[in-house]
Amino acid sequence: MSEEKKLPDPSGIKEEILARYPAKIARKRAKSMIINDPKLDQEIQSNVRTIPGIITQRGCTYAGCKGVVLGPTRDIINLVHGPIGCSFYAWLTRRNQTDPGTDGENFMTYCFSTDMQDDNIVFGGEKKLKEAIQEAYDIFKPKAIGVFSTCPVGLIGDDVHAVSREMKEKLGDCNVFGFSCEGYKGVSQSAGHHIANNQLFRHVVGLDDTPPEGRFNINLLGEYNIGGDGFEIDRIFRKCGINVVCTFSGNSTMGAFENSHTADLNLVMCHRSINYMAEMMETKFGIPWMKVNFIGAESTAKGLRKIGEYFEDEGLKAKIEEVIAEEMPAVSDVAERARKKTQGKLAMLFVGGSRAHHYQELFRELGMETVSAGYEFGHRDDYEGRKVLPTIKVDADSRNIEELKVEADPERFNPRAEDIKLETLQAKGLEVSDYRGMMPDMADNSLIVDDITHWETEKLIEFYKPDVFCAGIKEKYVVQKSGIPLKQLHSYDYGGPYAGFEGAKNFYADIEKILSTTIWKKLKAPWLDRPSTDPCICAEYVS
Ligand code: CFM
Repeated sequence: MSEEKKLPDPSGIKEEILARYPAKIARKRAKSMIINDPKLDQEIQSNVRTIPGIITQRGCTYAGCKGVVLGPTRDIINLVHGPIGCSFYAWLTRRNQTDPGTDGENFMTYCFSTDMQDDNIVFGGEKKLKEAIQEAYDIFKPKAIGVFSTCPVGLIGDDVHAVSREMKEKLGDCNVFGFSCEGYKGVSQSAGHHIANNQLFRHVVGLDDTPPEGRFNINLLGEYNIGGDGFEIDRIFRKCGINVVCTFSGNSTMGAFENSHTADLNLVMCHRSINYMAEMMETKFGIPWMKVNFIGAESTAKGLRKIGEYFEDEGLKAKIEEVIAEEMPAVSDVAERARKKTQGKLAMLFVGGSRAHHYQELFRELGMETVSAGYEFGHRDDYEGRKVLPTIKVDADSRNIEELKVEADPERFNPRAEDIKLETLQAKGLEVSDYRGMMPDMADNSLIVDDITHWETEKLIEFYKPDVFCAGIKEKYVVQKSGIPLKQLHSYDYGGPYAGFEGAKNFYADIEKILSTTIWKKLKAPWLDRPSTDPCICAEYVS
């Protein structure tokens, strides 16, 4: 964002939007719509219940636990205890890729469910769950089975943890553990992330003490290999001589989780979904964590340099510079060509809990401005930075999610970076155990909206007339019908990878293409020419 160019003042449109809500709703929504001033500490209301009746972008707690955090790991059987619809919904709907090449085990393409029926709801489903675990084990002999609770499981009181314990004992060589991740458990999928982190930490991390073979051993946390992002990041790490012990959880395995406490540094990509794991590993095993963003070529280079600084190794630093110098020219070529179309164009981003921030980097590299952005389910720390953590109010909904009590492991706690070293790194401007959030990086007068509603989306599109709107499949066609191209930032519209250097090139080229077509502007809704009371319109356009 160029300093001299100020964005339009959205206070008028904010008032107009709020004026249509009942007074109580308007008061609530006003706190989630902030006109940004990066110089100020502004509070944004987030991670609170969605207002019933508005059209939200959010998903459920089960989606965050089963689909997001555990879903991308190939050698665990993720068994859903619930009606078949919940399993079908989560079956291959997220583009997390995997490479089963070396070990061959990949259960990700299967859909495992207990297929609860009415009589299980009335008489209980534990027996059926035990049978399902046994059946899955007999057929596949997996290393691990995760059991995921759906809403009815919590309502009828089936104890997935007791069943899992019993079956783990019975099977002997299979790690069986459950998740109380009923869809309604939290206000969004964010609660599911936390539950998933807790159970992975409790049941898996630390089971294998084998020392890693690399010299610079890291874990990559919060990278789910959507569209092959993780493959590209791994390629860059390999080139630099950095050894990834474990990725949480893209293209990952149970063995990698079990061994992950042996790494010397945790890199956090998606802060929202995995910060719990970073904190717990730091407390128990002494592994420091740093926030990185491998979305955007410049921020990829920055992330790599942070690793070099952390390990304080001249050889590694030189290798990293060599890799950056090798990769960057091709990236700049594509960016330069794309900028002919993209320079000065406007973007709006409403996605998840981290990409609405991360992808602003790529747009910046294209010379584009982000006029408005928001998360579906981010918390205040994702917007305002972790400095606000002590001031976040714990409400009944967040209290509902277990906080693990974690202490230093008496034998295995190993402080990788002494306090003094962390201070040196911080003095160099490296964020250690910290995340500054999205708001400080956004322009003055940009509008930040948490859990944006459908009505707000439509009005803001009218106001900003962005050149591209980034969201997901639920928003895609509505936005495109209003004449604005929509780029999906969850699934990448079947494109990608967008991470790292290769990913940046792909993204530049895709946005260039999107901005090169005028097709969306040519669309005209039939009711704009004819009165909406005309009964023929429905008949014509439905048939
Ligand atoms: Fe993290 Fe994600 Fe995201 Fe997320 Fe997601 Fe996703 Fe996302 Mo969709 S873990 S918060 S729960 S970066 S599935 S890979 S794209 S909403 S912005």
